[in-house]
Amino acid sequence: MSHDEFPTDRPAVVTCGLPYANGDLHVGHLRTYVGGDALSRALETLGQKTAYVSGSDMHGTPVAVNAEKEGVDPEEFALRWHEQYEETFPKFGVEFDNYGHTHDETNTELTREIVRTLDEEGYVYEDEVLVAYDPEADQYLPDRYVEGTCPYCGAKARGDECDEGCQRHLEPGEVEDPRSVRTGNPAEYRERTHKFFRVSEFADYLTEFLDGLEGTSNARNQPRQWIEDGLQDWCLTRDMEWGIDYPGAEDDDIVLYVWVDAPIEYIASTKQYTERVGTDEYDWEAVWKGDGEIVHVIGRDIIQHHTIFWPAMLEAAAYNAPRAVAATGFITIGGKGLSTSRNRAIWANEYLAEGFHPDLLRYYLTTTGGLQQDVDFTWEAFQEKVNGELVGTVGNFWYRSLLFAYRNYEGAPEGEVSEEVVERIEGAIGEFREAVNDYSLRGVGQAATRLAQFGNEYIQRNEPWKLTDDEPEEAAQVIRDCVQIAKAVGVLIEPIAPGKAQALWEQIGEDGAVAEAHLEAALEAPPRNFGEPGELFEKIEDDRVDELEAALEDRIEAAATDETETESDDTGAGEDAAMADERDLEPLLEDRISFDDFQNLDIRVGRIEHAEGIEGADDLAKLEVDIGFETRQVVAGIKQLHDLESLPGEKCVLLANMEPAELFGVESNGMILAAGEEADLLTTHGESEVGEKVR
Ligand code: B3M
Ligand code: ZN
Repeated sequence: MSHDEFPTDRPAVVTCGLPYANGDLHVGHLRTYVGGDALSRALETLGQKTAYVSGSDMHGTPVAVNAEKEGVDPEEFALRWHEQYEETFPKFGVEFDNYGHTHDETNTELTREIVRTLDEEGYVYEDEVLVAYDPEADQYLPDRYVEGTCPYCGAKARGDECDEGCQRHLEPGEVEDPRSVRTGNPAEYRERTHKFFRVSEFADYLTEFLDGLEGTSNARNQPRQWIEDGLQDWCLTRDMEWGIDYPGAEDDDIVLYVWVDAPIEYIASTKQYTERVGTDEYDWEAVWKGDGEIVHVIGRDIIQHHTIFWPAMLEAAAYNAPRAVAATGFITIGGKGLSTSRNRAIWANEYLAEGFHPDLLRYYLTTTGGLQQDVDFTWEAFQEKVNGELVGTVGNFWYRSLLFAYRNYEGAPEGEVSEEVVERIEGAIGEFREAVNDYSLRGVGQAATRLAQFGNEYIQRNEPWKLTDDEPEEAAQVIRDCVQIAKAVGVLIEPIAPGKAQALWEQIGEDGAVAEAHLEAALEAPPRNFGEPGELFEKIEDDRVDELEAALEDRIEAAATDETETESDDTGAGEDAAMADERDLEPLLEDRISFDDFQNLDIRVGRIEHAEGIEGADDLAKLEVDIGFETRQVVAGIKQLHDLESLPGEKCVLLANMEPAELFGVESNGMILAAGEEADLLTTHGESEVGEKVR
């Protein structure tokens, strides 16, 4: 099924993965919440009726474990964080139409109702399952109370997720060599009775659902593999006290798994919004039970929950299916994995305390890479982006054109905008519309900055300052055009930089909120008069950046020497602790190889002729690579990281004298070179021919 382009005449909801209410917010969280906010604002700019909702995730072991460490009641603990999040988001311009939490009445009731429906419809059954148990503490160990080894990839894993390896969801009993997080002792597996949801019955439904799903390619492609491998039913309950009781089993000491009630908060939060504004303004049922447009923005570590469990649950309970799942990449800090326990993070409150405007970070986070790419944060890169694009391009154009307009005409000269400029603005509007429909925030930002760039060129080319005396009409025309461009840039950049766009709006004498302006406003005349404008962006100086980088280094070092903190923590926004070690250069510096050693490597330029997934292997793909004198079959662990269909024709770099090996019964005769966690494929950038040696 294909969807109508945005804007449609149905209401939309944009949701953001719920942050666990268990710790301070940092730049990793902000990427997702700012991303969802910008997307929802951009949809509104298109004229799409949209609500933006989320809430705090209060239940589950991520909250219980941390509350236990502090010795506080999980409810009190989670509420405290919830309140902090509610206060912090607006400071970044992240304005939810509703921000609830999973423990409130709306969500509790709705969760119980949906689970009751699943049960009544025959989608739930009871079964015996092995549950980790700590004999010393005499306690069951659900999810994060247990750690061990992932049975799929061998990485260190938590009870319910392979967070440092293949990112799979793990069912109770799956993690190997379980250890209790409470006592550090080996855990036992004991048999318990739990409730299961028949996800396996939804394989066909989900395959069809994925065919029509929009969003990022990782969210659309990865789940196919999980379905092909065979879906397991999903354990719905846990041996815990903290959580929502299973309806009808209130007396048993089990509660619903946190991942049952968490996504239901998307619906509950939308419902609360309707309760506040009235059905005429926004009807949650039209969205969730009708045919509205549901768009989920999430971190890429929770794709499985949003493309398998959640749509199956929605289908089983007769709710509407999501239209899009947009999964953001992770944030790294100076090339290393963000780690809250190592204090390698940029904290939300720290950023604000530095006095930087939130829009600068919003712009950095949304436009530095594509939505699904990892984004590296360094203060230096931040400075470069701010000084280059916001100060140098957007701010510079706004200020020089408005100041000129103010000084010579006390505002925008009367008259029509010239044809060339109308066309250019229309082009930018088109780019914006296309970007939103592609869920590309970078594209949204670029539509605005490129238009500002054009504005700079336009004013430079026409030199109105030389025309004012002799060709006053021409001068007025140029400035009339420039004020229109300035206004259009404001409309287009609002989703990304709402505070600055509003300031611009006021500078050009517009009333009301630019956030309420639709795309057409970009071509509507601004008011005739306005006052003296000020500069909206300020350059970040080099010594400021040096200080910030040094302070960050010190902080990371201090945390590294504090050996007491060893836990791998959760952020709800994806952190790659493992990556940090992988990128350390020190060990490499000692053991050097000789030039002869290097000469022993026969590395060739190749061209991928064919790529297909290997059945039964999660990550592996079989490639045919042309290396000039022959075509090699190689196996590479890139299946989930690349859109295989788009690879044929791509140049690559192949280690050709690698010993042949057999993987999943498929012979691999060479090794394709790729960088990092995302298996970024190495290639060449010049004219080198296929078969050429790399030296
Ligand atoms: N609370 C955080 C995470 O795993 C989790 C998201 C729930 S979204 C319904 O990223
Ligand atoms: Zn794994």
